[in-house]
Amino acid sequence: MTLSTLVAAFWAMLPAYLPNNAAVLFGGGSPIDGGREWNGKRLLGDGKTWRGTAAGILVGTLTACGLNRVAAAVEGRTSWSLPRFPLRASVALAAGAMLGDIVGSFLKRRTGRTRGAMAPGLDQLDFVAGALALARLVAPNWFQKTFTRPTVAVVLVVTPLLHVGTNVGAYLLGLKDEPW
Ligand code: CTP
Ligand code: MG
Ligand code: K
Repeated sequence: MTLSTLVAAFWAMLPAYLPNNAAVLFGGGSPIDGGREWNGKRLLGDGKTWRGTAAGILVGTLTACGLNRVAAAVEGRTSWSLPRFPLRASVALAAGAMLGDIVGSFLKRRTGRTRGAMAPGLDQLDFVAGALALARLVAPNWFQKTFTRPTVAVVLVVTPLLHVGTNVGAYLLGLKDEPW
């Protein structure tokens, strides 16, 4: 793996990474499931809110717009190939990340885990799966070009490490209730 692949993978995933942090910072208020239960368990739980989801999608999309400007500004002055984000890919990465996280919570509730309970693997990769799946669906050509196999492999290894790292940081700063 080259440093260039690592940089490109991280860059391409930033619009999917930042929504999680935005949801933690701006989340709260009405839960998406409106308190509803299914088989005696919450559908999603109080940790998935409208405000957090909207903030996540907005921040992720704006991140992609910002990265496009940075890439344009450093064009020709770096040997790194920095992916650009068409609008539909930007929205898909951000919304897909939020959707994947929501599906993850849905699965956690079905398996009896209450809000905030740990689900190793799922917690670190649900949003990646959602982001990649939605981007592939709505921007297939862009996806194929941007997420080559080595890039996806790097994403699957690096994301859990980054996720654990940022969550421990958010916990230590008092922004998050659990360090995962
Ligand atoms: N959050 C939100 N809306 C979302 C996602 C997250 O408001 N769509 C906020 C909530 O305040 C949530 C926090 O971000 O508690 C941390 O997110 P996460 O770890 O995904 O939620 P948990 O509270 O751990 O709940 P779950 O067990 O369902 O993952
Ligand atoms: Mg959690
Ligand atoms: K989660």
